[in-house]
Amino acid sequence: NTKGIIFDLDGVIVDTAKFHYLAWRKMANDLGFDITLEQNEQLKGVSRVHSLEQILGWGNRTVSSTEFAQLMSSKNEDYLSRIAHMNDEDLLPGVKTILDFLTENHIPFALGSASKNARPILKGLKIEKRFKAIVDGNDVTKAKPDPEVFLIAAQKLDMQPEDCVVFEDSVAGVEAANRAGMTSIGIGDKEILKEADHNFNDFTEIYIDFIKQIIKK
Ligand code: G16
Ligand code: MG
Repeated sequence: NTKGIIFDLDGVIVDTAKFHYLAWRKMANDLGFDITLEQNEQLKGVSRVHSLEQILGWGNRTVSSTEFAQLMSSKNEDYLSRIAHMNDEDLLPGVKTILDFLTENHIPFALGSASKNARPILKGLKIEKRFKAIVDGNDVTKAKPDPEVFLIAAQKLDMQPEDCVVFEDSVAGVEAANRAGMTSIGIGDKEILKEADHNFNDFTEIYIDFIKQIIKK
């Protein structure tokens, strides 16, 4: 028996995180202010609505609900145009090796993403069918750091939360995994993801032996 694995999408499987940043930054610039890389860390893993609320707060802006909806949709269009040509070469380094290992060894894995664009992105990367379950921003009522997205993924994997391991690049996502009672693995800056149970800069640092160990029940 093995544990179940849950992958975050943006910033873990594929580097869409930088395109979210570019699109939000352009929107902020159009409104007359800027967002820093440090502020962007706080947006990772955060839903579209909460990201916009946060950004408008930083810029001291209040907008009508109509304008709010317009800003969300134009940011999303900009973001989608930036990722339009994504294909299987855009998997982050080391990800393919791990997905291949899990697939070959029949270890089930799921997606747990805040993004409403998750399915088309996985399709573009040609890995959609390899996930036993895909839980994304369309399936949840509470955004990360709430554990809901990961708890639904565990259910769909037929696993108890404590038997799940989550790969995350965001502070909000690591907190969500911890609150779900799962093992959290931070991918990225260890200083930022200090609440994670294990830390790696990226997947090329993770050896199959580590995966074998972590999935043992
Ligand atoms: C991702 C990103 C966030 C983004 C959110 C919503 O989550 O990290 O920056 O705001 O999804 O994305 P969308 O606007 O595509 O619905 P994750 O959980 O995959 O890292
Ligand atoms: Mg992420």
